[in-house]
Amino acid sequence: MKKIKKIIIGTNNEGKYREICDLLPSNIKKYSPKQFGISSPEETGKSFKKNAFIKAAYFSKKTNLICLSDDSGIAIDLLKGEPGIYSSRWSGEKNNFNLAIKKIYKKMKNLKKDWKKNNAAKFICCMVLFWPNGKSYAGQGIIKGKISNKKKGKNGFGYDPIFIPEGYKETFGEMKPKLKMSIDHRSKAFFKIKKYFL
Ligand code: ITT
Repeated sequence: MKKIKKIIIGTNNEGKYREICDLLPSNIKKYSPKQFGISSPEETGKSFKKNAFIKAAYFSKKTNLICLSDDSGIAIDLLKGEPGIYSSRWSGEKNNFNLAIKKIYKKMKNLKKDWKKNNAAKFICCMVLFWPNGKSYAGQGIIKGKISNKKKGKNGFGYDPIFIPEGYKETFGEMKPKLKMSIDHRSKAFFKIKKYFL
C-alpha cells in the first residue's frame, strides 16, 4: 500500500486540527483549509460518518489533495444521545461553548432531579479519508465516560471541561493533552486508519 505523504486536514476547528496534527506522523506535509481560504461545507448528514464524508469529499475536491476529516461530538444518555451530531451547532454561530455547556446542564437538571447519578455520556469521532480519485475509507472511535458535576479545567477545547472518561477522576479539560490524546475517541478513530500513514 502506498503511504500518504501529504494531506489536507479537513477541519476549521483549531482544537481538532491541533490534535489531528499530533496524531499524524511528523514527516507528513499537512495543509489546513485556512491556508486555501476554504470554509467548511454545510453538514447535511444524519450521522457522524456521513458528515465526515461530506467534509472529506468537499475539501479533497477543492484542493485535489487527499483529505482527512473528522466529525465528532458528545452524546449524553439522559438526553437520548443529544447533542450528538449537533454538538458544534449547540455552541451557536460564535462557537460559544460556555453557552453549549450551560444548555447541557439546564436540560439534564430539567429532566431529572438526580441528574448527577444519570450522567453517562460518550464522545464519538468518525474519521474519513478521501482521495481525489473518489476512493474513501472511514474509521470510528468511541470513549465512554460521564458528565462532570461542574465545568473543570482549561485544557483542550469544546466539551472537554465537562467530560470525565471512564477509569479517570479528572475531566479532559484538566488532563494533560498528551494523556487525553492517547485515550480519546479521536485517537481510537485514527487507529483504524493509521495503516495509510505508518
Ligand atoms: P469542522 O466541521 O470544521 O471539523 P466543527 O467544530 O464544526 O469543525 P464537528 O461538526 O465535528 O466540527 O463538531 C464537533 C463538535 O464536538 C465540536 O463542537 C467540538 O467542540 C466537539 N468535540 C469533538 N471532539 C471533541 C473533543 O475531543 N473535546 C471536546 N469537544 C469535542
